[in-house]
Amino acid sequence: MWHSSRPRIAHVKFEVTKGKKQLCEVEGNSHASYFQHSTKTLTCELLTMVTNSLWTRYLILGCILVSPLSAACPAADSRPNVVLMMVDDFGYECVGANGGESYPTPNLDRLASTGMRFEHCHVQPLCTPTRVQLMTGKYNLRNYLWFGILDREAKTFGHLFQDAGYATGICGKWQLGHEIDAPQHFGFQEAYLWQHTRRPPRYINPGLEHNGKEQDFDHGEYGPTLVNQFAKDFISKHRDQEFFLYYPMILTHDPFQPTPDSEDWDPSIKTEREARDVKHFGEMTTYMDKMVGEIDDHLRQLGIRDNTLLIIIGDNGTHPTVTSRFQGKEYQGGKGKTTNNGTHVPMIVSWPKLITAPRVSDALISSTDFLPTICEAAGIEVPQGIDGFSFYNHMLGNPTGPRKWLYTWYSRRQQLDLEVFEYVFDRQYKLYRNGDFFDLKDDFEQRNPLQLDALSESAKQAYAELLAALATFDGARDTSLDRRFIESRANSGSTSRE
Ligand SMILES: [Ca+2]
Repeated sequence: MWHSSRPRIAHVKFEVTKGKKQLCEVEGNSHASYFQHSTKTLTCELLTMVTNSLWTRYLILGCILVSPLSAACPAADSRPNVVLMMVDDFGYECVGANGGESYPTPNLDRLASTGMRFEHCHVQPLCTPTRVQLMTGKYNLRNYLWFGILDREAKTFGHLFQDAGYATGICGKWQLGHEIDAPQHFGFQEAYLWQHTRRPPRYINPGLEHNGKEQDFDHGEYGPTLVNQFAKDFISKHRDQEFFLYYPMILTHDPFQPTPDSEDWDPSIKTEREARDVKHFGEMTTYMDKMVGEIDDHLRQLGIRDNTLLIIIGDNGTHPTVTSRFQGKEYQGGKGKTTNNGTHVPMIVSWPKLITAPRVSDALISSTDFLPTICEAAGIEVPQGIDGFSFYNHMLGNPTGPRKWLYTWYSRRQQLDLEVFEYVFDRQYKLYRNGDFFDLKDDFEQRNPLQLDALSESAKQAYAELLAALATFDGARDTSLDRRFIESRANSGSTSRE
């Protein structure tokens, strides 16, 4: 039992030498609730309970504490592996565990029923904007340049994990710059990617790049299978050390073509124009689910599943040509739109060591929140200037999530178009920069802005809170980012496609 009065922060420093920790200093009567460390120096910030005389100084050896909060302080030798999988163009409505009724997703459903399923994860409406937010932990307002590009100056979670001594890998879809060294430049030691230096087919007889070196296939190989094999090989190779694998999957984006499990599978297909039919989306979803299941199984077979944090999300809503059955109704994909069917994605977290009982969360989660969360799980210090909020404590049992609202600055920039959608929202209300205010429960498609002079009391309160939140971003866009975009278009004159 704690007898606390005023909390204050004390600092404890550990020097890490060849993997061993040595206590250097302890100040105050302390109880660790939170800590951060890098490879060489580990600093614990201890929330100190200044108490009555019952409490004496704590001598803390390493980070092993016998306390109700000790789970939040992982020792350096038990840092988790992290596998972050992101499905391309895959909305919330496509997963059985969420109430999806159109496609079998047995592996996602199993991971959700044994781990943590989140009901309110929102990302950007389009590929590159979400990837930039996910990798940097910052809103697009801060650092988004244009479609298909990640600013070479950006610091990513790849850098952070690499600097902390993790083996880092990326596989799947890149779309963030054609430089041969781009994945390594952004902190990934090993890379197996599509849409890195060029843009060949992704599915049947694909073209991929292994660490920037082109590989072309023409014997009926299937891109997602090849990438999944790389993922499994990466995991096997690093099974005895900590690793971070970022796996932005190629599936389930169009072109909707047959998979090797489809009845009309055709290994002779050479282009992305052949055999396209939206009917294949369901088969692609189930194949993606199979790939997730193989990763889960592989971790288990290697004996490292328990302390591997496995996260699965989508990068934006489903393609608008796909209509699915969801919770008893028809639900059309909304990719590219700022309505919820464009931004609401599945989110499943599985970490058997620390998430021991299945849970369903109604926390608001942003694509900026994953960087600080996986860093906290790995004991990696989060840099200043990150917009995301860690949901680590929520994941481990704290009933409330870290956010009251979600913020979006979204601009496609696939052509010379500076149109920006900026808004703040919660589970029910959404306020745009232009003043449009919607009740999402009554107006899912956002067709009828509420009359501000006729709001209910609860709507009035929500409006005031969202307006105040939006005001915190007034004038925050660095105008040099837009200038760089305009200059790049003037020089290239080209457009970007997915
Ligand atoms: Ca996408």
